[in-house]
Parts: sequence; structure tokens; C-alpha cells
Amino acid sequence: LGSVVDPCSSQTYALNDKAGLGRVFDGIGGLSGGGATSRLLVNYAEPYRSQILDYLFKPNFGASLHILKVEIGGDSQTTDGTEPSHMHYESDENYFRGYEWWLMKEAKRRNPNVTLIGLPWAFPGWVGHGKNWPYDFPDITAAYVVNWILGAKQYHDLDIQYVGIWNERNFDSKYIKLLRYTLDKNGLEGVRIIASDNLWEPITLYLLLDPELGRAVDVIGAHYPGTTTVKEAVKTQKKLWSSEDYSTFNDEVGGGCWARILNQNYVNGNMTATISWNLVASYYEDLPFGRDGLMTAEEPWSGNYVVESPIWITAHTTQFTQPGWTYLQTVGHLAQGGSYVALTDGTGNLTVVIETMTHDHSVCIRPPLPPFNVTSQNATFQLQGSFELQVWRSQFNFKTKKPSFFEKLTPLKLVDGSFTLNLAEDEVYTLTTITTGQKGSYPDPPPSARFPKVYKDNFDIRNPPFSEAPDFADQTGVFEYYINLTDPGPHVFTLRQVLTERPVTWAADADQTISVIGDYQWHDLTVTCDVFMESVKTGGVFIAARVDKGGQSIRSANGVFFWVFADGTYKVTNDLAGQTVLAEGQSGTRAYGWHTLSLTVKGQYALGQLNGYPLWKNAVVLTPKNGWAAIGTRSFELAQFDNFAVVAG
Ligand code: 147
Repeated sequence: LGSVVDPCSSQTYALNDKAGLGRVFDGIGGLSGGGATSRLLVNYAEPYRSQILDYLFKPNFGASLHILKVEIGGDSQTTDGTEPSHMHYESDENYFRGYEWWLMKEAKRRNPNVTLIGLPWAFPGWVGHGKNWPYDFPDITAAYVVNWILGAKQYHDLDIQYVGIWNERNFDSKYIKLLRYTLDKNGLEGVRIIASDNLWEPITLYLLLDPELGRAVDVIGAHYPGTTTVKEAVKTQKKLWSSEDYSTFNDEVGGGCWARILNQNYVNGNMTATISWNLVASYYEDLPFGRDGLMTAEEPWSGNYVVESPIWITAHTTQFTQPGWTYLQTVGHLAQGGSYVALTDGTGNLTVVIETMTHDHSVCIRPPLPPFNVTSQNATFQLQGSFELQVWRSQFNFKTKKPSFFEKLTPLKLVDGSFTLNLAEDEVYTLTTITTGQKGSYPDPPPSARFPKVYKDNFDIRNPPFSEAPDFADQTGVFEYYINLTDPGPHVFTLRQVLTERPVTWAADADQTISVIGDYQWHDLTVTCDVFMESVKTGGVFIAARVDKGGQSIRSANGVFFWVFADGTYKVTNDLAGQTVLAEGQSGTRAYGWHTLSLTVKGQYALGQLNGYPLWKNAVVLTPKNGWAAIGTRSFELAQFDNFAVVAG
């Protein structure tokens, strides 16, 4: 394997179970949600959608993930959009909203052993009884979360194995104990609790001081731990997981980040599971954290997707281990930098994963990475017995920019139990007795394309496969297909904003609701939509163009917003908050009647029509220069939309 190595940089590493074994491995996973990160995936046509799912979940094919963690939708903005709750209102229960149920079923169909985890980021407003806080009525919150787990089983035959508390927000000991009690009371003794999906502390301290809490919690889940843990966490004797990690742009440095942390989260931090935020980058790239997924699938309109390097880096571990395998104690750092882990199934199988990622080629989004050196080296691994080991290699080749990922090399026959690898920088090796590994592939998907310039949706679908209309990305509020049983004709099938109160939020949701769609580069365009307000006097709805922000920044979104109100007036504003008014006047618009709005933006001017007649013109729009199209409401109020159309220049 012939590059030149300084003979001094040669070192021998033992691989054995003489001192006993290490911790039990719990798997590698991906996180859908937190929030709306799989939004565009569901709208891919076949066969591309199934191909993407195969790259993620199919055993012996691609990432072959062991774990799928999903957001328990809370109707609220949770990074790249909102995800619908199974209980919008106190008396409401519906286990067919959104796409997480579908995703879990698709994962399980491919890998019946996939571990499923649910975690709330936010809660519907009624859970907090009007306060932005979920712990004042812990029995309500626990029942709400347990309902989601019961619904998963009852309606989808999904067994949720782990549930969390409140993503990266406060935990409450009383609530955690009550959650344990409520799970048990509902026959869910097998569902284990992860806490607290934040930092190692203060949850670790609470677990050590409160034995009852200690009995309720099974896993300490830390986020972005930078591969390390704290002494006290080890002292709890709990499983330690990196329950959210990665969140790095999925180019090759992202792949390098993932390679380094997958090994070193165990070597340095005793963590036995690592979960990537996010599973698949299936949200508009101009939303926050664009392309921070294991692969990219952000163009359902073209069918294009990209299998990025993190998929193959994942495969180095996932295809040759399973949850329930055990780490050997002989894991560690390599003399010239890099690391190795070894795992066994306890019945004679062995998998060794080695990475030599250099600092600059393995930086993650967070935390900061202290300097370290990695240079080429010979590494001799010594094990007892005679094995044939399969060899899989990835070379990032940053210099030549010709990487090679997950390549099967000639198997190694061990005679005296030792083998030497000539390791270059930025490589990943797997040596394994498992012979089922495969680099899966499909023919190239269609080429990348922009969102279509002419786009229409009349929402006329009786049994939609999903509750949300294709490619609308809700940023505050929830927009669902709706059937008006009493409508005389043209508006039986509509899209309806269904939230009537502000949720218990995770991020700063706007005070208005808004769903964006289209191409962020759109500048000159006409947006048309029929609108129907359901709040007498106080109602308000808008259509918009050039919407320049989404995600956690949605409150400060600018654009061109054309509003009509149920009090008979209209407004044109430069912002979602409605502070910068470009035009206003009388419109005669009322609740409980349909109106057709049309907004045209061209260069620095905008004009609006109502029911086909000009209402205002020559509004001056200096910024933003481009952005998405959107629909929305003035407040958390019911309103409907129909015959949405865009014609972009
Ligand atoms: C995490 C969230 O849990 C995810 O939903 C997603 O927003 C992800 C994006 O990177 O980030 O939240 C964090 C936000 C900030 C930090 C850590 C996690 N931070 O600054 O350390």
C-alpha cells in the first residue's frame, strides 16, 4: 500500500479482550426534525424517493443506519420549519399528520431492527395553558407525549424505544418521574428515557443526587459533546450518548468531522451512540444550516439528490456492527494521530474502524476543535488467532481532490495474528470478519434543476398521502389540506392554517403564520391565491414574494407582503411583522367569503390586484432583491387558501 513512511512512526496496537470488554454499542443514527429537515423528501417521485431511503436505511447498502430519531411535532418553528402536532387542540388527536410516521415506517421496512426515538422540541399552546413553559402541568405534558408513543403503536405498529424530555431546554425532575410513571401505567415499561438532550450537566448532577430520578432515566444524551464527557457522567453508570451531533455542511470536511467523531465519541467520551443532525438535508438550502445532513435531497421537483461522503463514512461502522455488539477495551489513539475502535458480537466476529482525519479536514460546526497533528504512519495491530479480515477503505485525498469512498480492498489473511497498515492522512479503514458489506448504488438521479418558474396547486386531492401540500415549508403555524363539506363548488379542497394559539415555542416563532415555497432566487414574479378568512373583524391573510428569511429568523423576515383584512382594508408591507407599510387602503374584504389576491413584483415596483381588478400599484420595493413566495395569516387564526399559483420571470 506503498507511500513512504518514516520508519520511526511505526507502532504496535494490541486488540484483545484480555482485560474484559468495554461498553455495549447502541448504534449510529440520524435525526429527522428539529425541525422540518425531511420536509422536501416526501415529495420526491419514485424511484428516487425509495433510492434515497435505501441509501439511508437499507442494511448492507449505504449508511445502513441503526437508529432513527424523530421530532415529536409541536406545531412550532424548530430550526428549518414547523412540524405538526398529533394534538393541535386539547380535544384533538390525529396520528396521520406530517411525515415522521411515514419515515419511521420506511426505515423499519428496510431495517426491522432500527431503533426509534422521539423527542419534543416544542408543544402546542394548550399544553402550557397559555404559558411558554411545558412543566406547570406536568401530567398534561406527560400524557401528551405518551399519547404520541401509543399512537405510533396503535396506528402505525411502530415501537418507540426511547423518548426524550425537551430538546436543549430545561428539564424538570418532577416531570421526568411523572413521564416514567405515565409510560409504565400505559404498559410502556420498555420505553426508555433519555435526558436531557443538552449538556452533560446539570442532568448528571441531578441523577447522582436523586436516586428516584436515576431510576427513571436510562441514557444521558449530550449534544455536540466534542467527543468528551465528564467524570460524573461516567460515575452514573448510565449509557452515555451523543444524542445530537454533526450539524456540519456535508462536503468532505463534513465527512471528515463525522469520521473523527464516530470513533472518538467512544475513545474519548465513552459514548455508545452518535446521532447526526440531520438525517438528510431535505429543506430549502437557504434556510438555516443548509445541507447539514448525511446526504442531500433538496430538489423533489427535479428528482436530483446527492449521496455525500458522510453516507460512506457511516457505512464504515454501521455495515459491520450492530447495536448490542460490545466495544473492546483495546481502543485508543494512534501514535501519529487518529484513532481506532474495535467491536465484537461476542461470537467471534470482530470489526476494527480506524480513522486518521487531520484537524483542518475534520472540523465540525461546534464545539471549537483544539489543534492536533496527524501524520502518515505504520500501524501494526496484533490479535490472537487466525482470521481472514475484509478490508474497506476511504481516502479523502484532499490534495488531488479525487476521493475514493468505501472501497473494498483485498482481504487480509492473518497468520500470526498481526497486520500492518500503512496509513496516510485523512483515511478511514474498516477491518472486519463480517463479509456482507456492500457499496450500494443506483443509476445517477436526474440532473439538478431550479424550482419550476410556473407553479400551481389547487389542493384538489381527496386522500392526500401527507397532511401538507408539496413543497410548502411552514415557518410559523401549520398549513394542512382541508375539505369544506358545505362549499357549493370551487373551494371544497383547500389548504388551511389550523393553529389558533401560539405554541410553547423552541425558537422565536413569528406572531403571524407563514409558509414559504419556491426558489429563493426569485425576484420578478406574480403570486396569485384565493384566500378565505375565518375570523370575523380581526382576520387577516397575506400572499408574499421575495421572502428573505426563514427558520429561527422568521420573525425578522422581509419581503413584499400583500395583506387583506376582515375589517375591509388592505396593506402592503415590506416585512412579515407589518411595521414598514408601503401602501394601504380600503379593500372591502370580509371573513367567510373568498377573495382572489394577486401580487406582482418587478424590479423596484410592486402592484396588487383583488378579484382581478387593480387595487394598488407602484409600491417601491428596494429590498429584498429576491426570496421565496409565501402565504400566511395575521395571527394564529384559521384561514384557507386555494388555487395558489406563481409565474416567475
Ligand atoms: C441544535 C438543535 O437541537 C437542532 O434542532 C438544530 O437547530 C441544530 C443546528 O445546528 O442545533 O441546537 C443547537 C444550537 C446551538 C448550539 C448547540 C445546539 N450551540 O451553540 O452550542
